[in-house]
Amino acid sequence: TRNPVNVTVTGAAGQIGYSLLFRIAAGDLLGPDIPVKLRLLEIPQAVKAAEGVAMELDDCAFPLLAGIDIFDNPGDGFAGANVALLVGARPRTAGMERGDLLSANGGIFKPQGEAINAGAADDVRVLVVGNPANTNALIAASHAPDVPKSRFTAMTRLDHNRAVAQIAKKSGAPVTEIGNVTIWGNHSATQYPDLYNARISGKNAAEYINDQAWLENSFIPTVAKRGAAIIEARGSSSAASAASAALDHVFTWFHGTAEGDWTSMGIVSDGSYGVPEGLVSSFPVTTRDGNFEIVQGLEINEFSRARIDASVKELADERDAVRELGLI
Ligand code: NAX
Repeated sequence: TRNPVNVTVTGAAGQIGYSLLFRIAAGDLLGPDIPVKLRLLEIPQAVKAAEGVAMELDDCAFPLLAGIDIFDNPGDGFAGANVALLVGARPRTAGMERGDLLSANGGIFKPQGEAINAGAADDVRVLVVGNPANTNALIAASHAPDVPKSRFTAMTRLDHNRAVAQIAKKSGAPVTEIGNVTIWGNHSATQYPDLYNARISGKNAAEYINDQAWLENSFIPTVAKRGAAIIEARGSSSAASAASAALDHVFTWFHGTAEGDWTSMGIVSDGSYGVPEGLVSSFPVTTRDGNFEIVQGLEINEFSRARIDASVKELADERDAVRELGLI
């Protein structure tokens, strides 16, 4: 049998962690034939709660779960990590300024980037889920100079999956018939879900649906503000769906996108589509064996251009803010 893959999960005692860890242990992250060793990273105050989650993981007797270790410092937590899921972050609380939020998260993602640089496995792949995910990924990557930038990604797969679900609902087609969806930009309310390049059963989705009012007034805001709608309805933020998207992101990264299709990932821009080099922005990507490539040559109409530019401007502002704070 294969050697276990070391998977580090931060924020392991949180609500996403509670959905994510059990499915990782069940084989949903890497596949049904790959054993995993979990390395749970928490802050000291939450270690006891993480121990409780580890007890439950034990009690599932998952055949693929080769071990669980719990850590309260990034140096140990990321040692030997092949896959790192950075879920724990400092949430925005009432009265908090944006600068406070960015600097609190800088205090988390800077040392985590340094620890990944110092001790993660040579093949490490990093997914940042904790918000503001794109800029947290930028901070972590900039403190890991020996790790290729292409190993740091931010999660927009939940937004992508939300867009797929909305397109399926509107068109009546099953989700399996929806392809080539793209989330552009920031994982925030400015994100741009692109219907013009999407397909329904191989046909252009915007033409198939042919309803500009729905696109502008329903589709885009529903996808972009779904997180707030979940909080409003459930009383807490998306957890199981976020965990599911994180699994999809990593599984697709390793196992590849289907022929002719692509997915959405927040990645360090190479300047494609006018997104300034170095920003962590969401793009359409094809994946294979733990690598990805930006899909080139898509048509960006005027409407899309304005939306992408607005979200990218927000990313540039966040980058400038963390630069001023000395975090990158
Ligand atoms: P919770 O508050 O339930 O859990 C967060 C956990 O992280 C806590 O147990 C906390 O102790 C831990 N933590 C804090 N600082 C840490 C550090 N320095 N090292 C290790 N652990 C640390 O939040 P949860 O609902 O699980 O959400 C986690 C993050 O995901 C939040 O930042 C949230 O905003 C973000 N989300 C991102 C999404 C995306 O699509 N990119 C969607 C879902 C979610 O909103």
